[in-house]
Amino acid sequence: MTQPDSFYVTTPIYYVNDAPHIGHAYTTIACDVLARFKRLEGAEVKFLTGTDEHGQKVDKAAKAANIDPQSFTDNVSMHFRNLVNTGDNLLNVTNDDFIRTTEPRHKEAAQAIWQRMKDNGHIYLDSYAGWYSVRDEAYYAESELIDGKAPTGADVEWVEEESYFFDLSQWQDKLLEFYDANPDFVIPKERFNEVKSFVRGGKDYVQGALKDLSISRTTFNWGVPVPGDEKHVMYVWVDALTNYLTATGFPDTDSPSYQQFWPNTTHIVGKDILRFHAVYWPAFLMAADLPLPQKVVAHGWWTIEGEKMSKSLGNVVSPQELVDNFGLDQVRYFLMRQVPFGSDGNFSKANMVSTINADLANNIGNLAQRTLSMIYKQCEGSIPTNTPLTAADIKLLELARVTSNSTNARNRINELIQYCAFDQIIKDIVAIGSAANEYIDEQAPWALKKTNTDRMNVVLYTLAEVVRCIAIMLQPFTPEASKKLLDQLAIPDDQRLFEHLTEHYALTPGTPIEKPQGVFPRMDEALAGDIKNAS
Ligand code: ME8
Repeated sequence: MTQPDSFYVTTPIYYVNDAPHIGHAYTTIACDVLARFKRLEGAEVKFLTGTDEHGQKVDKAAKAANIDPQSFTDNVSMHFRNLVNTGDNLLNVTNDDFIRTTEPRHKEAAQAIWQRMKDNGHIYLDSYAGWYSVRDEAYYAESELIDGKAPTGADVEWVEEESYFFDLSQWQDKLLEFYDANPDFVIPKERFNEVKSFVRGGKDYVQGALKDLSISRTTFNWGVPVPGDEKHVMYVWVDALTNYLTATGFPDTDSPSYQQFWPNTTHIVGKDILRFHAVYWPAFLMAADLPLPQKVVAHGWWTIEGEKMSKSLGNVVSPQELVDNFGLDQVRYFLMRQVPFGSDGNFSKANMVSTINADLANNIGNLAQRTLSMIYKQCEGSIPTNTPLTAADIKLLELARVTSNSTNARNRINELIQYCAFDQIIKDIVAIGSAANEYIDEQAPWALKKTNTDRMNVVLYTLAEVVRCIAIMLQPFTPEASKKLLDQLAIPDDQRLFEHLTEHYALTPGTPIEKPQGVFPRMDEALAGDIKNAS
């Protein structure tokens, strides 16, 4: 037997200065979809999410709320925990762990990586004088400021203090060599080009383009103490990035989880924090003599009804509002379908309703409901016979297993998933649904009922088989509805993997099916509610 692949996928850990919103839900759902795909491929998966609880931004938020930072983070972290399966699981997420950077296991790991970098001669004490943005938790050079603000629009403040530095300037060539040797390290390619350009110092190579990085603070104490010099706390990004290692058992590099998963790591992040993950993080890891992740995938940014999401505009969309208004599977589906992963997206209620109705209600839901209810009523509630198949039946069955580029569906999905091309996978699945709806109209099983029941049986068998394939492929996106469809078809739990897609005639004639129930109701625009104004 071959060893199953191991796969480790992480969301960024979320700042606990404020409650979760649609952007956090998007990253979390994308990781969940990827984790579920890998499991369906037969891989052993570890999926991590959690909260980033230290640093000045969280400290300030706690002070503003007049609550000590530990109680403050306990409370806000719980809202993030409740999105996933270590809490209420609002988003139906299959994470294996939820890390909080205030946990002792993490403090130990953060201090261990610091010590390794220090022992290897990459950390030195000096003093920092420059600009800092608390909102971005990032340092900016004078030359980067635009009208006295950070390039992100965030306010900056002048900071002068004793600080430990990481010798980032020494890693320029090593990083560029690493990028050359790993052409898929950052996805999408355009973002990788931006990263390389930053490290090269612009378009052409500029020696010394990377500046050493201040990695400790003394003016507040909400952080992990620097080993051996406790008046300093670590710069929150050194602490935060290390969370990915902590959850594998680091600093115990002999732990089975570290051994199995750390070399097989994919980080999914928003484009705003790509530099931290694709430049600083690999440099820290090289400095600590630790292996680098395999891949960093950067996704785009969501606007709401065409506007930037912000508290002051009052248009922040919470995951709870989304789920309450549109349904959980529908939200998961829409977010993955709406934009190619990596591109920016716009959330609009009108788009959401039209996508749900076109793809899920009218196409796939309608196909499943028409097929299953006819089988239930006309075939004595069990899977009908499948012989003899005609050329039209075989063509449709092949399409359900073989998608547009003429490779087997399993291979095609595997290829697309390397690039997190979730929207493309969805489009392939929807195309199968459209073809099956055309087939049902052409074959008109409701007419065959009176003229040729043998042929009606074969047509319904063919359609049920297509519904089975669609339901298997949709599982990562719409896990609840897919489960209901596969349950209705009486597919055993252990026969819902991608390897079962390519099995011909997986449905056994004579198997009783459950009374069908619609899984994707049509949305009434008026009922969707104006989520922009929902309280
Ligand atoms: O950056 N659209 O945490 P964070 C899409 N703690 N995604 C969005 C978004 C939007 N409008 N707004 C936020 C941090 N996000 C650090 C990470 S990792 C070691 C430390 C997403 O809570 C985006 O993916 O500010 C961003 O990367 C993530 O939320 C976390 O944001």
